[in-house]
Amino acid sequence: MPLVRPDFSILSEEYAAAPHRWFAHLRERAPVHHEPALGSFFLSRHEDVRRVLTDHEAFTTDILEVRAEPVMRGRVLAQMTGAEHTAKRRIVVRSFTGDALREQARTVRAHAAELLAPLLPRGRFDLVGDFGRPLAVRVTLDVLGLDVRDAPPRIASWIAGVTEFVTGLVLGPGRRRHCLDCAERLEAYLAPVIAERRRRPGEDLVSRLCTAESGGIAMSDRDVTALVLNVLVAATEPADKTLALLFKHLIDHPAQLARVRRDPDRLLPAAIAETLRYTPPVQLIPRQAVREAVFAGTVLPAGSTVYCVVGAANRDPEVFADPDSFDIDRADLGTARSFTAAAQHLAFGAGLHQCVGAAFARAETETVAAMLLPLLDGVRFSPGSRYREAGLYTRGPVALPLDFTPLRAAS
Ligand code: 2IO
Repeated sequence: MPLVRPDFSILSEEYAAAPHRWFAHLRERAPVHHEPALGSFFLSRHEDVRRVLTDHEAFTTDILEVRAEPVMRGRVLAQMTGAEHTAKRRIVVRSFTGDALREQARTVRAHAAELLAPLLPRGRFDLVGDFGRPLAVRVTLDVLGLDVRDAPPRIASWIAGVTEFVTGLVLGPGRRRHCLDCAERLEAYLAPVIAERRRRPGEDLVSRLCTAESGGIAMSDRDVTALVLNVLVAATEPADKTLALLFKHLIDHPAQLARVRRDPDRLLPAAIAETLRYTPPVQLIPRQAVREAVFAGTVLPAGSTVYCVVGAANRDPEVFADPDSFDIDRADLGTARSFTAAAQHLAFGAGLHQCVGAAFARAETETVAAMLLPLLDGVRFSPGSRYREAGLYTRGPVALPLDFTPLRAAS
């Protein structure tokens, strides 16, 4: 652990290079870390993060009004509470579980096979740029019922612009303008699609959102737009990161990789859950303190913006034994509950607003990884490539060039 540094900043280059090297420092020496340039506080202990996320009355999501609403073009689920939240959340949960989820897994498999076919004979590809990122965009569009082939060619860059707004901690006026511009283009693309689905609904998610009703509450056009934008961001940004981090950790731990390849049904879910604990792709979750609160003896002033440092909470030794090691067998994680409200790790948040896409994320990652493992014989990091991660809010490998035994005929 680096020495105590009174001038330590989450916005420093040192932190950006390797956040996990500062997690113990944050938990032990600065459990309520103040970041003057952001006017915000950072909480890093598991107990404190869980408290903030589960006490949604004292720590609200009002901050999303400025952090998300301008690019979401309306209020997202995470901003709602009470009866409205219950009704609309139920609609979304229904769209990502049961038969809908089984159908989505088939969609994932089809797109993955299509993207893999030209890559497998090469014996080398970048798991992020050549596969994970385009896959995440295609799958998300398809699940929403947006035509993958007819979608505007720049749609992926518009999604990236909207994502940059939500995940950028410091955004200059030029970038801000660019992000808002991307949001406007996405909204303009979606408006006629939504109108059409209202007239002729199908089985897709946009249609479901347009027609669904729960407890007498239905979705307005603005609700549908915001939710679709929300899904476009939330189902793409963390997806390629989770997949690449899973493979990075497994290749770093060959004995665990060998066991996962032998028994993927049982061990792949465990490896994915441990990846989410060890390196959560969403590293920060913002909240706003309604009133003054005390954490670890330090006062958090009323009205403060607080960021939960999920990565640090997930490595809290109070909750996880030997927290800095990647171990798919750890008893303190519990694979089955890792994708539910009872999860011990906080990668999906916790409480009222816990990720509605957790089951989908699991199915997507599991489906793709189960396909990849038997195909990538002798998989290793491409020689000469330097591993690099980027991001403070969301974080993952910039690229993951892999070498493997080329497949002659891709099935
Ligand atoms: C998109 C940040 C990638 C969410 C947000 C406005 C709401 C919410 C999250 C995650 C992941 C994204 N926040 N998903 O942190 O829907």
